[in-house]
Amino acid sequence: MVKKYVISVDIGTSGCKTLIVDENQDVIAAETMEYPLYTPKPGWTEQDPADWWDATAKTMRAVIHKSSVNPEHIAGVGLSGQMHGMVPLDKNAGVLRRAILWNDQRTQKQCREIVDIAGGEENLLRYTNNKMLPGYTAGKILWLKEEEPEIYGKLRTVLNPKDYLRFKLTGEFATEVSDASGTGLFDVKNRRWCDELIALLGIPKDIFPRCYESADVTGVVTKKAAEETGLSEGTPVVGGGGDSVIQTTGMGLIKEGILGLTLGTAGIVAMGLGSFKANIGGKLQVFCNNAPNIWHVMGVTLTAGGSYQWYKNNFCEGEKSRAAQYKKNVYEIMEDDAAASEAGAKGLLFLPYLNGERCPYPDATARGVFFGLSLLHQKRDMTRAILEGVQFSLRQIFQLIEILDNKIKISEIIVSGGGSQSALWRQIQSDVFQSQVKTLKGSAEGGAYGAALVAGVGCGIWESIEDAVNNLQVETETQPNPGTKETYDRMYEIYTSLYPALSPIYKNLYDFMQ
Ligand code: XUL
Repeated sequence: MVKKYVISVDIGTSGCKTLIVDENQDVIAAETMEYPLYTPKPGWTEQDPADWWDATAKTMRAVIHKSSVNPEHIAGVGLSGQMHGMVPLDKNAGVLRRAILWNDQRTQKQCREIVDIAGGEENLLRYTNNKMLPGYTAGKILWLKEEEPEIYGKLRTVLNPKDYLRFKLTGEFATEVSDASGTGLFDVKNRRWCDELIALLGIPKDIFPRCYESADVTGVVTKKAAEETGLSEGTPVVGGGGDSVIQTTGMGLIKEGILGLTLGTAGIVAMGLGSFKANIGGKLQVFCNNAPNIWHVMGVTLTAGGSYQWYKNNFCEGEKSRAAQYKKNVYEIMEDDAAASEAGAKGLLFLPYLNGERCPYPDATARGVFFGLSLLHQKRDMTRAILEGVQFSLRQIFQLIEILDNKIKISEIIVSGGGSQSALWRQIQSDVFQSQVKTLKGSAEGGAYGAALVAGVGCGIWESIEDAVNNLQVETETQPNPGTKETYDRMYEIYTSLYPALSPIYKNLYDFMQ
């Protein structure tokens, strides 16, 4: 029997990752390539879609070469990508300007206009089940209309980043429900474009691509794309997903009760929902999941691993020299120190709002804090307080998920991302949540791995997404230490009382710094 493979691409903000995965769900070749990020003004972020395509074609060639897989045996292509970005195309499908990205902040004014036109926050939630975050695609389209009217006049199609790759691969304009959910113009409840809101905003409906379910085949690789990528002409290209959704599919998060914690620069708390749930107050993001009839809820704390990295970069010269001396990684040295402190860091707390916050508090003015410092504290306690503070932020997001439906109980916690590589951080996660935590094989590869699984479903290797994630293999298991429960519960309570007290003071500082 001929072996079957899938190839998948994740088009991220710092670079692109491409994988070949076999029918046992093993990654048999991986390749990454970076590309530039442009910041023409403070708070603006842009990338050139031509760089994405170049990196995709080159890394596809590289993994095919490395793995020696015959391209004829690649059953399908999976796509994952940074969400919310806007790629504007003209009538000949030419790129009109650089893409505006998910973390661009230029659209505050347009977001306010959208909320007004929708008839207020509550009404907007009725249309899309989500708040209008400045990163979402909708504000970018209105910004283009107001600020670059000549370009807007030529606009015929708007695509999200991964869907531009689909166009280059297949010649088709298409998207799927998870990425479309992050445009701010999608009726997440009914899994279709929100025609009413699009019309109210005066945006022509036909600039949006046809929307599929994530595992549907949306087209096949053209002759030209085959020449550029090394793929076989006619290989099916499956819908795929927005990165923060599809990476959770790679963690098996398609059922209520399985909680996912991802510790990258940002920290993401996510869960699959068995039915649509109203996002009351709009503090969370509720999107369509990659599995049909399943929804995805998540909350993003912006500076999770990012806080720890900032601390390492600015305050850990001694640890860096010790790491060089003992031929260890600097994080290992920092963790040995943090382990020598104790649960609760001797009464020291850290608020990880170094770059403002999105969830649990949507507040651009919030800032980081060490609270409770005394003469007793040593540096190791500060290191540990950062690890614990990030976990408290994740626990607060989980509490918001619980409020969506009080029947939700955690049965399992799956952790992924760079932070899940640390045994100490996994132990702190397990202790703060007082639950067993697991890491899974493959999920460290992020969105690209989820995209490979979804592609495998679309081209018939696995029957369904449920079937694909049933086979995910556990890599590590960490048990909670019940002896830490009281300390962490008490410290968490104090932690949650800090932001409400500081919120007006944050505003003062922010205004002063403007
Ligand atoms: C999700 C989000 C990010 C981007 C970039 O809402 O803003 O995860 O998808 O990776």
